[in-house]
Amino acid sequence: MNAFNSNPADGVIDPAQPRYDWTLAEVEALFELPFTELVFRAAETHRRWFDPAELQLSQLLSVKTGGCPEDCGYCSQSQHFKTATTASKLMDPDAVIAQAAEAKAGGAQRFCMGAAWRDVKDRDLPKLTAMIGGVKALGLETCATLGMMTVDQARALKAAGLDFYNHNLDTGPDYYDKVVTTRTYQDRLDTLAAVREAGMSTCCGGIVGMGETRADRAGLLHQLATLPSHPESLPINDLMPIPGTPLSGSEPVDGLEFVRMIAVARLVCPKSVVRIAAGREHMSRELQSLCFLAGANSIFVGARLLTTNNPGRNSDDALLADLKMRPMTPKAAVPA
Ligand code: SAM
Ligand code: DTB
Ligand code: SF4
Repeated sequence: MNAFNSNPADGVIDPAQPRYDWTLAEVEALFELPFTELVFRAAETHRRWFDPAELQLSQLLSVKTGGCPEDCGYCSQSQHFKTATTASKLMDPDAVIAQAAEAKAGGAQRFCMGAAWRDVKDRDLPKLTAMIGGVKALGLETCATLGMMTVDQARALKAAGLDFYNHNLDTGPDYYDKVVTTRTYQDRLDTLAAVREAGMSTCCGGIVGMGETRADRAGLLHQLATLPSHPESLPINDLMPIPGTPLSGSEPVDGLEFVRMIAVARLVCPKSVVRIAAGREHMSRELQSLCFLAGANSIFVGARLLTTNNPGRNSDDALLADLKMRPMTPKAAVPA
């Protein structure tokens, strides 16, 4: 009998159904599975909710760069570290909308606006709502990542057309204070709660390659899998080492471990769009393909992420063509 056709009355639990009661030990045990078994299970779950030949194509724009008061140890935009990134003011809505139109013309389906802020200030809401409304009107899925936010601010952005808010937990709770000291894990959970309360979808994931252990990576995925609702979008970043930041010298994570992270994310948040976010610049085509097999179904396209490089369209178009994969049809993104 196929476990997916099982009858709950038989006592067989469908492993592809979302669960919110994962224990940390269960998540850690998934990481310990033989690689082939883990990837097979993740691929089965992926097929249950998505077409495995489809990838959502997102594009990023830094709408306000640098000068950030936070001290996230990986980030080029923190004012605590001397990096090559120069600070700039919040862009004008028209300039953002023009870039979004270009991204859409290039095939992007989703547009994410990032600002190097600790939190959203009410005085910036008119510009933010104008740019979000304009991007939404182009027919793009919209996302923003602007730091901490209140429920009222989240409601205002949602009313303007914001579909998703990105706010990452970054790592497991036990490693978090090795990475950031200026805001707490609870601050991040509170912002995610405000976003959910406003009825907006959440985009929440983290980074590997910051010197954390596998237990910390399991800790992050355990947190995500036990939120009141799973993040509809789950980005996994591989650290882009930024010269001048405290974490730039961290030991890189092995590619197979990155695939495990993707596979476990797919298994514990089965209906989420799992994104390979930062780090594809240093991943082989074969490693990215293994990630797609293990359940990743979105990438960021375009030559830039926020402040760092990303593979250009030519190499991504060739990869998709060689894999016979195609952009995700909008209906394939189901609510988690
Ligand atoms: N200031 C906002 C905030 O942190 O909430 C939004 C922008 S921030 C750049 C968005 C996310 O990008 C971070 O939470 C982190 O997970 C990821 N990120 C930033 N710098 C990175 C790097 N060098 N390598 C990998 N991921 C990174
Ligand atoms: C996410 O998790 N990763 C993206 C997006 N969400 C905002 C950002 C990656 C940034 C990589 C470093 C940079 O370009 O500055
Ligand atoms: Fe600021 Fe965001 Fe960078 Fe942290 S990750 S320093 S909050 S821009």
